[in-house]
Amino acid sequence: MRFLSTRELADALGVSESSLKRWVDAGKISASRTEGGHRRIQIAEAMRFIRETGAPLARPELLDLPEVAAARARGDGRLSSFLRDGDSVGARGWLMARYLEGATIVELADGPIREAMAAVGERWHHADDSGVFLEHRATDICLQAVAQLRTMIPAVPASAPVAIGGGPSDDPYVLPSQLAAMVVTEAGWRAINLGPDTPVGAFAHAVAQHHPELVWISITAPLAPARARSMSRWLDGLPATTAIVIGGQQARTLTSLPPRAVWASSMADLSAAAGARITHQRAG
Ligand code: B12
Repeated sequence: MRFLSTRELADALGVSESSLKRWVDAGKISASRTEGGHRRIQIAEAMRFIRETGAPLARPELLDLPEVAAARARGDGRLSSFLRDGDSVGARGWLMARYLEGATIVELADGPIREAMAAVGERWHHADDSGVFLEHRATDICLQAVAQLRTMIPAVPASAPVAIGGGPSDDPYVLPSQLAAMVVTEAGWRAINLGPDTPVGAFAHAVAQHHPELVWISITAPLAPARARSMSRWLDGLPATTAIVIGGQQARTLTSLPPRAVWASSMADLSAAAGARITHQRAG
């Protein structure tokens, strides 16, 4: 885990070190102390402060975010243009800048990421290998950006409930389940993402080992009827206390669901379901 000194964070924010120390001492930024008594701040805590207060980041490169500076220098591009041009640094900087301005993972997933990937998908209408190339490259660029965002989400306590999810066999789509994992992490769960192309038996092993209280399934490729039946049978056998959320472009090809399972169309829905469940547990 990376820590910042008060000097480093003060320089990144463009404020004096004495102001920063005052904010720490007033409890606006939490910090621990080194053996020598110096205040040190977790990078995720610095991000929280920047996002919640709207503090401008004068020198992002000091927080290992040079791509944010580069994206700013380039002006306000669109995520879809960065994906089309294969500009990984630009895409990372663009997304990170929005996150630092206060956008949530949910908002980024349901908004610009979904839209930009849909724009890339329009290339399929031209139905040649350049479309496939662009889709693979855009997916990889988004994954890199999303992996970086993942390191910014505050760590959840070891006592947090577990959520497990993934995509079914023959579904190659990586991004949706990865984003779902981050959304449930943002909602306070310990997420285990089994990723795309996961056989029902592998889901069953994961559940037996980790006893999740929430299972998400992300379906982008249409599920063949036999696969849908075996997935439904397995979901039916899950403990009655396990919440089940099914989403993705082809979620409705899973035609039969246990009564407590829900079909959801967006990451906002998943976040609401995950958040409600955690509140319920705390109350109970
Ligand atoms: C990248 C991509 C690929 C890549 C995947 C790479 C990878 N490893 O991930 C590759 C090249 C493999 C691919 C292949 C194909 N693809 Co493709 N692909 C895409 C593309 C461009 C982006 C998908 C994506 O990642 N989107 C980003 C995610 C975040 O957005 P999303 O899926 O909309 O998810 C949102 C919601 O659905 C929801 N959600 C998602 N999961 C979950 C889960 C839960 C629990 C909840 C609550 C919500 C939720 O929240 C998300 C954010 O809002 C889409 C275009 C598009 N419109 O999506 C086409 C698209 C899906 N592909 C399409 C096609 C036709 C194909 C192929 C059949 C092409 C071919 N002829 O071979 C193959 C089939 C592959 C297969 N085995 O099934 C079509 C599908 C058309 C249709 N409806 O039938 C699309 C829509 C393109 C188009 N415009 O025509 N593809």
